Amino acid sequence: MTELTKNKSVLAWIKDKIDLVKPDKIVWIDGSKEQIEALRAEACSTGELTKLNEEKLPDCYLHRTAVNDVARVEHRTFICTKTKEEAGPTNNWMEPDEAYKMLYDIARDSYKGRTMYVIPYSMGPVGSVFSKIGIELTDSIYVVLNMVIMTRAGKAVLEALGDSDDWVRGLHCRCEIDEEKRYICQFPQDNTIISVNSGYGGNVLLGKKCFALRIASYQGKNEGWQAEHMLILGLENPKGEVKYVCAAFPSACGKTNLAMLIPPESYRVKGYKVWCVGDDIAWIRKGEDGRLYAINPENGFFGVAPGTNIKSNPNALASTKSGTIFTNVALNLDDNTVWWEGLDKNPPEHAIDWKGNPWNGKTSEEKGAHPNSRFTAPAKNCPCVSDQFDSHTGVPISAFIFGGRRAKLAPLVYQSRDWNHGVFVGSIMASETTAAATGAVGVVRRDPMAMLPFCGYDMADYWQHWIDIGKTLDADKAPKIFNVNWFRKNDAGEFMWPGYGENLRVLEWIIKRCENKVDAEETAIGYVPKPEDINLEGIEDEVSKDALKEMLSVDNVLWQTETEGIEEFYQKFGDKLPAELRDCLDTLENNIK
Ligand code: GTP
Ligand code: SPV
Ligand code: MN
Repeated sequence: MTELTKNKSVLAWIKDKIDLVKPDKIVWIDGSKEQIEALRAEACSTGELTKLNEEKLPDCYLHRTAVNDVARVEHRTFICTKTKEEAGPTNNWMEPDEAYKMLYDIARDSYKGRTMYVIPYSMGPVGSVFSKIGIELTDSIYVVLNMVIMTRAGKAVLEALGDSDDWVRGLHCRCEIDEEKRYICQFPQDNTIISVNSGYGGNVLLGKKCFALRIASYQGKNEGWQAEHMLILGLENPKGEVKYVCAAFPSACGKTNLAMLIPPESYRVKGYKVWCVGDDIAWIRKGEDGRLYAINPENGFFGVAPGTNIKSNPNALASTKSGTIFTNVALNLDDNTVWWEGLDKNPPEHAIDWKGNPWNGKTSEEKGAHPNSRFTAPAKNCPCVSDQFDSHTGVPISAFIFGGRRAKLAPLVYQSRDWNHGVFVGSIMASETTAAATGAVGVVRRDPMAMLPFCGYDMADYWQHWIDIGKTLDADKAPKIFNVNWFRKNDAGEFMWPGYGENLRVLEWIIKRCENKVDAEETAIGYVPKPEDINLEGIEDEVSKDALKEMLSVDNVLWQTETEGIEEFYQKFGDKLPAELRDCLDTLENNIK
């Protein structure tokens, strides 16, 4: 083994884990092309990866996970703080010593006959004040190759770390992929993550949800910054001015799609453009000028494949054309490419489905790709990647946008009255569940700030942290806070809003509100656009004026029921609930009477 660092805390921790899991061999990931090539070849030789058509999809690979291991497992995800109170009522909690013991018993000797890969990685550009370093140990080449796309990984990270012990420890053991022994445990007070018995995405790419949200949200609370489940995009107007917004939607609710949207034709010809800074996670800090700045800590996209097509998200599709790993999609045997539901109307007849069985897309009732199948694509592939992508200082944020899937209730867009009311709007978010996590799909559940599965401490303290950040911001510098809902349905059960690129029309209203350029209607829940202020030019056939009016309407009776749900949810937090949020709920209850 060639160690790539002399850092004592790193070497001691790794030694300890070697003694625990007993690998045959240890390989440090230096990030070089040669090493990546060799690992790809090795994974292909064992069947862990399938190499795809080199002409059509250069450097692209397919991987299938175990059938029981296709999404995040929220019920097996734990926050292991010293006390249960610190984890709060919305997290699963385990006492740290007990958790370590249980996990070490599972992990013990589990690398026997296998290789330990040591992945040094940086969340954020190496050396930026925003950035944080982690080391993940894994026995999966698939994890290594994904981490190399999703983070800045390799030797340079260890040089930046020097002899500091400020880094996040991550141990991943595939073990037997036994659902009953699958655990994803975060120890925020020890900067440690342990994940066992999974080989899938958010469970095992430890830089992503485990570190960049669960651990980082806790670090952010203690260090005065924020880690959020948010995309970051820049909207450029015809004058060439770019305004940045962050948006938090729950898993599989449209972040990647919004982050890369292509403006409708009528906007494109005028010169509007959208630049993608990030599609899933934002780390946010106050800059010297008193405004909030955001970076994307990731270096790639782990995006939902189904539904991605040349019309819905051409930029995401383009991002997957080289250097991409596809997980749990269908393999087209005719030309050794990939296919998923919603890619096009021409499913392959000779294919292998995500479970590894022969599949005929023309005749089969079964799905070719799993609903939560994913692509892991380098951000640099994205045609609309922002020139600020690698910025060490981040981009200034004009607006925060919350949103979710609500068939009824939430209007297309509304604005909060002020910062604290905006925190309230985020805290009362609810959304229909999706395939991104195991469990029932389509059930409305409360998902504050899209952080329910990702907050590394008590959600009430997290809300307080939002309120405290607001106190440090001058009113003219604080981002304005909005809520959107692309998923409103009519009585026939059809989406009322065309969505995707057309969402720019809503972003335009949001930016105008930030610039004080447009009026609004004050309602019980906040400011709603006047129907004439949402531009429908070019989609008049799809969205009638009446439909738009309905999408912008606030139904006080429905909101009455909603406040009861919020009351019930808030009760969980007892007297930890910030008084500011209690006041906002009282106001809402009065307003809708
Ligand atoms: P995670 O990666 O799980 O955090 O998901 P995400 O928030 O990035 O979601 P993504 O953009 O991948 O969208 C998930 C699914 O939502 C897509 O496959 C689309 O079917 C659907 N979707 C996205 N945007 C829209 C929209 O504007 N309208 C409608 N109706 N559906 C959308
Ligand atoms: C999500 O579920 O929010 C994702 C995918 O972005 S995962 O990496 O599995 O968390
Ligand atoms: Mn996500």
